[in-house]
Amino acid sequence: MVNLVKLDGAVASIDDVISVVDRDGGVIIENFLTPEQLCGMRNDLLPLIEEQSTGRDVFFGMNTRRLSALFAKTRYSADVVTHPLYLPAARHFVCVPQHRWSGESFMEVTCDIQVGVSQAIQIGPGEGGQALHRDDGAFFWSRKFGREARLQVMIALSDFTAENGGTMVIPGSHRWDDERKPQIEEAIPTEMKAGSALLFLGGVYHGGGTNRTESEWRTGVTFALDASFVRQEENHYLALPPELVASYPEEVQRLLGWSMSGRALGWIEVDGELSDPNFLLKPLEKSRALAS
Ligand SMILES: O=C(O)CCC(=O)C(=O)O
Ligand SMILES: [Fe+2]
Repeated sequence: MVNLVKLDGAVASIDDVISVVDRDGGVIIENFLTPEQLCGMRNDLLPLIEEQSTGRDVFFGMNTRRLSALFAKTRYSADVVTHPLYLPAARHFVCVPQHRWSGESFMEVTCDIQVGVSQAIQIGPGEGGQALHRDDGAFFWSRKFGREARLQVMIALSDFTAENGGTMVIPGSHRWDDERKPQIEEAIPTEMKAGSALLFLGGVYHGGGTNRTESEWRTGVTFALDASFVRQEENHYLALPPELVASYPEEVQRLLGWSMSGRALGWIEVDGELSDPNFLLKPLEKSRALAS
C-alpha cells in the first residue's frame, strides 16, 4: 500500500508539492504552520470549538464538533489560504487553461480560485470512522470532467494519529472513475504532528478516522480552494459581514468571493456596466482606516 509522502514545509519547493499531489492526490507538509501561527490558531479556535455541540448526523459525526466561518474567528485563516505551498499549488491544479471559440477568436480562458469552505473539526473519543467520500461531491463534481476543481488542506491543531482519528486517505484515488467503490482496507491514516498539514485534491477518497482513544479529541482545521465556477460550499457572503471581509487584504477579499472571475462571472451591474464587486468593499476599508 502506498503511504502518504511527507515533505518538510521549511525546505520543500512548490514543485515538490505539486509533483507528489499530482501522483498521489495528497501530501503531508510538516511544519506547515510556524509555531506562532499554530499557537495563535489554537488560542483562537479551541475555546470556540469546545463550546460546539456534537451529534449532527452519522456522516458529520455523532461525537464530532464542527466550527465554521473561520475568517470571523481567526485572522490566521488568511495565512492558510495564501500559504506559499498551498495557494500556488491550488492554482496549478484548479486554474487549468481552457480553449473556446468566441466568434472569430479561439480564446484561452482560465478560471480563478476561491475559498470553498473553512471548518475546524474535532473528533471525539468513540467516534466511528466517517464514510469514505470525495469532498468535491458537495458541488456535484465528476471524474468525467477530466480535471480537479478543489485542493483542500487539513491542518493538525493537535497531533493526528492512527488511534485518535487522523484522516483516512486513499492515495491515488483521484484517478479513479466515478463508479469504483472505495474500500476501507485501501485507506491509510494521516499521522502528523500539530502544525503539519495534509493537502489533498477534491477527488481523493478520504474520511475522518475512528477515534479509539479514551479521552483524546483530535482537532483539525480545513480550508478548501475551489474553482471560481463552482458554488462555494460555505456561503461566505452570508456568513461573513462585509466590514469583516473589508478588513482583510484585497487578495483575501477576492479569495472569499468578492471578485469577478474572467469576463462574465460574479459581476454586479453599475451604471449599465458589468463591474467587479470588489469596489463595494473600498468605502468599508476607508471607514475602518479612519476609525483606527
Ligand atoms: O475530520 C476529518 O479528518 C475529515 C472530515 C471530512 O472529510 C469531512 O467532514 O468531509
Ligand atoms: Fe471530507
